[in-house]
Amino acid sequence: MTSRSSVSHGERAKCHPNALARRLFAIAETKQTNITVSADLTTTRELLSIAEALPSTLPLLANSGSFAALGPYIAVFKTHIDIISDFTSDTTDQLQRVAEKHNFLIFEDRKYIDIGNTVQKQYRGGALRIYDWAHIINASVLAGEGIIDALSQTIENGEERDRGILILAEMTSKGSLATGEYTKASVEIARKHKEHVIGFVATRQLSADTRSDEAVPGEDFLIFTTGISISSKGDALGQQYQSPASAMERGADFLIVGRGIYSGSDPVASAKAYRDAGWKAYLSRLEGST
Ligand code: 5BU
Repeated sequence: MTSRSSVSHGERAKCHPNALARRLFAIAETKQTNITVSADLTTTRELLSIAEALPSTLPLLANSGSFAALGPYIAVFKTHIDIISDFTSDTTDQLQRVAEKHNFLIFEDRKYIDIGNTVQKQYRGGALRIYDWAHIINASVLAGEGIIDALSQTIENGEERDRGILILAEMTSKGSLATGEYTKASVEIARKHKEHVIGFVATRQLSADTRSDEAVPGEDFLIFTTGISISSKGDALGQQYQSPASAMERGADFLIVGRGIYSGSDPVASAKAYRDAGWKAYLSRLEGST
């Protein structure tokens, strides 16, 4: 199996072979949330404000009348750090402090997709220094297995112990080509790199997506599902949504929600609504499997 959807987060927190995955399941269990907020905001202030309210101008939360922010309701905070217009290393230093305080992980949705030599430089260096602050990154295997070798090597040789990779096995955009053989290859490559590949970005459980179709005992890949909305079916640019309940039924472990949370007038209320819907669906999945 590639996702152990009938096993509780608490159990997986105890048994998972990867330390970062254990930490994430423990966070989910403690905070009773499987929500990853996709904080696709474009300034440092907005990014930090949505993670944790800042004392002065809060444009994004101004209408909510609330100074609470999302930190307490999420397990993971997903960034696209290259869309931040005023990025400095202070942006991510501060984000790391908020992550420690509110006990969530940071996932940089960088979607690495190049030869190994290039992705190592993109991951470790440059202006963004993603390795230094992001617990989780993701990569496409379109370019072959070398990309995962390269990113694993960076993690292996680095000083941080809590770093993990998700393979982009599927995408939610209309007409996505990340299907079929590509998705199968994603699973097979993940199996060869279990040390640092903790799971997939996918819209469903991938246990049947292998060429050999063999269940591997003890295997426990995490499924992160994007394209989640309670109220919308899609956007004008090809995004396609499913509900929290549908994603959980299909085998998601963590639900990634962007505009459903941050674009309304009260992001905190929305985050709570997604957390409640996601957690309820998770509990019914567990009950259904007993
Ligand atoms: P939304 O506002 O909930 O639609 O944002 C979804 C986020 O997830 C956004 O950051 C995308 O870049 C990201 N995403 C996605 O939507 N679909 C995918 O297949 C992958 C990532 Br991979």
